Amino acid sequence: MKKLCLFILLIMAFSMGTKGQKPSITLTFTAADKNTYVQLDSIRVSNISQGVDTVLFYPDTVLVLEYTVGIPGNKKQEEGFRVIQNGQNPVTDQTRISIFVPEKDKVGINVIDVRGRSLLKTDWQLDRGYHSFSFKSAESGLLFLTATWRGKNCTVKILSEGTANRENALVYAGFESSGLIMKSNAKVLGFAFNPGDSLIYIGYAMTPAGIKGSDVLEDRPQSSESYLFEIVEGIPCPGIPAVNYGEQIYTTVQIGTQCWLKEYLNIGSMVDSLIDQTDNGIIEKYCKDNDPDYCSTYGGLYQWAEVVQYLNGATNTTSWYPVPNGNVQGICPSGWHLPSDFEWCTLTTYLDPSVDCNVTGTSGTDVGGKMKETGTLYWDPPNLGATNESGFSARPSSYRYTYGAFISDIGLNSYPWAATEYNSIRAWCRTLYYDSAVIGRNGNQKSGGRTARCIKD
Ligand SMILES: [Ca+2]
Repeated sequence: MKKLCLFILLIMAFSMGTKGQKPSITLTFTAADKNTYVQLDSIRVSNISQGVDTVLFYPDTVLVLEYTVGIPGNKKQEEGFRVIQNGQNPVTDQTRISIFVPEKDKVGINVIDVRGRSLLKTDWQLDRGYHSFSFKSAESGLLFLTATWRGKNCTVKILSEGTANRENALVYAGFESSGLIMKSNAKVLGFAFNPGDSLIYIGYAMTPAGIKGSDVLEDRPQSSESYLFEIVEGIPCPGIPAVNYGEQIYTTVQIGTQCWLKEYLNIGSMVDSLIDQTDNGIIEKYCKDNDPDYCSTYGGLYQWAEVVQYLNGATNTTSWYPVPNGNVQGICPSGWHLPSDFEWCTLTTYLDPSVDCNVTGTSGTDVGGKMKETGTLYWDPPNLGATNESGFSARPSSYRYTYGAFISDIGLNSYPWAATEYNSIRAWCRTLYYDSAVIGRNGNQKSGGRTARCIKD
């Protein structure tokens, strides 16, 4: 049977080679939410280089991009049990394996190296259809992955470059119950493409909790690729799925009439927390414990005057003059600005009408829960009430005290600035809490270090 499988692969390769006078690449999409497979509703593929885009609707999750003139090839679906490696060899980190199961039964998967040493052995009970797996290898060299169904074996060769993976792992990544993977042809969709074009993919899916979610990926594919969307609550702003700022990609989220960045800013050069940030034309940030890794995960921390970039003479001890009457861009990207106290009010009352924007201190009932990233990977338990229904996806963010130390437990709260002064030494700030679903609104000391989130002009 091993020979037969190889034979089928050879036939497939041969038929692609002869029919395919037109080179093509195939983009395959699946989605997961915290390692649980979720069904994609649709996928928007935008070609930034050519200014075109197209949408695939489930169960159509594969896009074939031909880049010379030709008629769409008709893909013959084999009926037999088989295994396909979706990625290309050599494999640097992980590769995608698809297994077609003709009828529901147990499938054994065994990975061996060239010496016949077994590296991984698992069993899966699989329904009829295509099943996708992500294989991560800790070994370098030639590996053989064999799947067995009802005594039939199919093997693919994986040439692994060996990676930082500490162990071999096979992770289940998706299922197509129809047993037929629908493919859209770019020519049919009128989608212009050349290899290396800059593509942005937005995957839309409902989370297991029933909240509209999405993920944004970008790539410049030169060859066939498989992509896994990691679905997070929230829908990107129409036409602005992501922003590239300071060589970092920020995704966006539309909440009511407002378009927000979906992450706290991590822009600027890290400075030691014992030093005040200054009006020096350089964006400076603090990272908890002076460790840049914290900034990558949680965002940078900024004194208020730095966050508004000393606009109209503002400092941490004196008021700006005059008070700006438009948007304050501060450290935000061009076309974006720091939310005013009023804009925070618009957001929080939209999510929870019980929020009182005139209150100093806490108000609302579930607004904070709707704004917080779920789970306790970043938040301390219980991360009370977190549904992230808005997609705002707030993480906790530490705090730099005015004298330069940090709150030791980063998982407690989140303190994003507003661009609105409270008085000469204080500015408005919101607080999200690990142990509450309400929101805080306080005039906090400008010289403390807090996070920043940007909103679209
Ligand atoms: Ca500065």
